[in-house]
Amino acid sequence: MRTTVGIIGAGPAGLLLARLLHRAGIESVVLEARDRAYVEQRQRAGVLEQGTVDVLRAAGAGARMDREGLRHDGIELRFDRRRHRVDFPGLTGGRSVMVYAQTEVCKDLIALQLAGGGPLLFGAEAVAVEDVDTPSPRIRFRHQGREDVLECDYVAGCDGFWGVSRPTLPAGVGQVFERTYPFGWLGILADVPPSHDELVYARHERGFALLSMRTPAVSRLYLQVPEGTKAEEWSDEEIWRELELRFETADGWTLRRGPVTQKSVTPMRSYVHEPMRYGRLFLAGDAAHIVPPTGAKGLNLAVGDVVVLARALAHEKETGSAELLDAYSATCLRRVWQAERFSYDMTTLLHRAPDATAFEDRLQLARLERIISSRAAETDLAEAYTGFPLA
Ligand code: RFL
Ligand code: PHB
Repeated sequence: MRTTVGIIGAGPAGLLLARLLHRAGIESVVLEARDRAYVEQRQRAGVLEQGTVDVLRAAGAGARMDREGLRHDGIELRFDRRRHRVDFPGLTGGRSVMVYAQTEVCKDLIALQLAGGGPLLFGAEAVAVEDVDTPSPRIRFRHQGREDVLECDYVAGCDGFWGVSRPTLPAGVGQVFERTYPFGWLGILADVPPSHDELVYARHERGFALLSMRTPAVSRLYLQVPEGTKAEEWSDEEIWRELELRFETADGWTLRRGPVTQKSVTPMRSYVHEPMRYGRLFLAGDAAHIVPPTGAKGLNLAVGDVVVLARALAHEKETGSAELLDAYSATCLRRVWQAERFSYDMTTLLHRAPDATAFEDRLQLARLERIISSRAAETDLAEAYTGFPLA
C-alpha cells in the first residue's frame, strides 16, 4: 500500500489531520489499532477551546457540535465553602469554550472520513516505523491477521502516549521533560442532570473535585484520589458522599445524585518530547506531550499540532518549500509549553499533595484569593483557559 501521509492513530489528532489533508488535496491513510466502537466510546476530554471549535467548523465537522454542544461563558472556582465565577467573554473580549465530548468529536470525524475521505483502517496496529530519515519511510502494520506495509512520503505519529512512533526514535534523539504527580482522578459518568450549568473546579482540604457534564442529562464528575487507586476501591455511595463534602458551600448548594454508568481512574502527568519531528516522522498530540487534565488542554493541543502540520504539508505541496515543515516542532512547542505551564499551575493551585505543609495550604488559598480579587490575575486565567492562538 502507498500514500502521501501515513497516519498512525485515529484519536482526535489523526482523524482531524486526515480531514485537513483531504481538504488540501493531500492523500493519507489512517491506521488505528483498536476497533471503531472503542475509539467512539473512550471517555476523555470535554472542553473545546474557541480555536478548536473554529477549526472543526472550518473542516466541515461542526454541524452536530453547533446543534448539541453547550457553549460555556465561564467556570466556577470553589474554595473555603465560597463560590467565584470567572466570566470568560467579559475578561477576554468575547471568548468562550464549548462543552462537547471528545467521543462526539471522534464520531463526527470518523463519519466524515468514511463517507468521503481516504482509507481509515480499524484493527490495524502499526508495529514498526522504518526509514524515517530517508525520503521513503514505511509503516509496518498488522491488519486482519496479516502483516502489511504502508509506504509513504511522511509519517504522522498520532498514536497517543503509549504508541509506537515515539519509541522508534533512535536513542539520544531529543530530550524528555517530565513530571508526575502523587495523585490521579477518579472519574464517573452519571445519568443525572448537571448540578450546575457551568464547570465547577473545587479546592478542598480533602482534595480536588470537578463537576463537568456531557449533555443536559449526563454529568461527568471527578475526584482527586491517591496515586495507584483502583476505581473498584470506591463504592458509588462513597463517591457521592466525598463529592458532596468537597463541593459543599456556605450557601447550601446541593449536588444531585444519579445512577453511575462508568467509573475509571486517570493518572496525572506532565510530559514533553523535544523535538516533535525526526526526519519525515512528525509527532502530534499525546504522542509528543501530555498535560494533567486540570487545564482541559490535551485535546486542544492535539488540534493545534495537526493544524500546523496540515498547513506545512500543504505549503510544501504548493510551493515545494519545506520551510514550514522545518519549523513544525518549534512552532508547536511554543504553544505546548504555554499549555504545560497553565495545566501545571491549575493542578498545583487546586490539588492537595499528600505531603503538603500548612504553609503550602495557605499559599494555595492566597493564590486563589489573588485570582478572585485582581482583574489582571483573573484575566490571565480566562485567557489561558479559553485558549492560546493556534500559531
Ligand atoms: P489519543 O486520543 O490517545 O489517540 C491515539 C490513538 O492511537 C491509537 N494507537 C495506535 N494505532 C495504530 N497502531 C498503534 N501502534 C497504535 N498505538 C496507539 C490509539 O488506539 C488511539 O486511538 O491521542 P490524540 O489523538 O493525540 O488525542 C489526545 C487526547 O485524547 C487527549 O489529549 C485528551 O483526551 C486529554 N484530556 C482532555 N483534553 C482536553 O483538551 N480537554 C479536556 O477536558 C480533557 N479532559 C483528558 C481529559 C484526558 C483524560 N484522560 C483519560 C487521559 C480528561 C481525562 C480523564
Ligand atoms: C471533562 O469534562 O471531562 C473535563 C472537563 C474539564 C477538565 C477536564 C475534564 O479540566
